[in-house]
Amino acid sequence: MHRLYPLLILAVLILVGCFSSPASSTTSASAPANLDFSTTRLSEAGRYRVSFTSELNPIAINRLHTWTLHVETPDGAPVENAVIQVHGDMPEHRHGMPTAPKVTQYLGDGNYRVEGMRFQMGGWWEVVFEIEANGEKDRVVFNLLLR
Ligand SMILES: [Cu+2]
Repeated sequence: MHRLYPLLILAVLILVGCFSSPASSTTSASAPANLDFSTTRLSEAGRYRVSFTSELNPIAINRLHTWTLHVETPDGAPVENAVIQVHGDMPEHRHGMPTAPKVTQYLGDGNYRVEGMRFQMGGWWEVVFEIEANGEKDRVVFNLLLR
């Protein structure tokens, strides 16, 4: 029994260190090293080439803002009138966004207005778009590193 005490104390110190360290809660150091932060990506099944622009650049924490999403086929034809769902998550913290962003308008030429974007903390975010057009569903994930 007494032999376990040093281990217990060590474990407690490690836990306390993790939770109290200011660095661990605010930096993105624990995000995977090889994340792709491109703003243009091919969807997971290869159906759509998708890109976004943010009206806030760089994206500031806690500011409500709008994105424009552009969806085209791999050979560059705009994808018209798709049904698109969006959500954002912090994989390291297992929480999402404080807002429920939505695609509110088709702007033509494969462009969609995405309203209600707001990120409440810095670090690694995944923003997921589920896209359905002409009966074909696919999803694309953008990585963000916010400060
Ligand atoms: Cu978080």
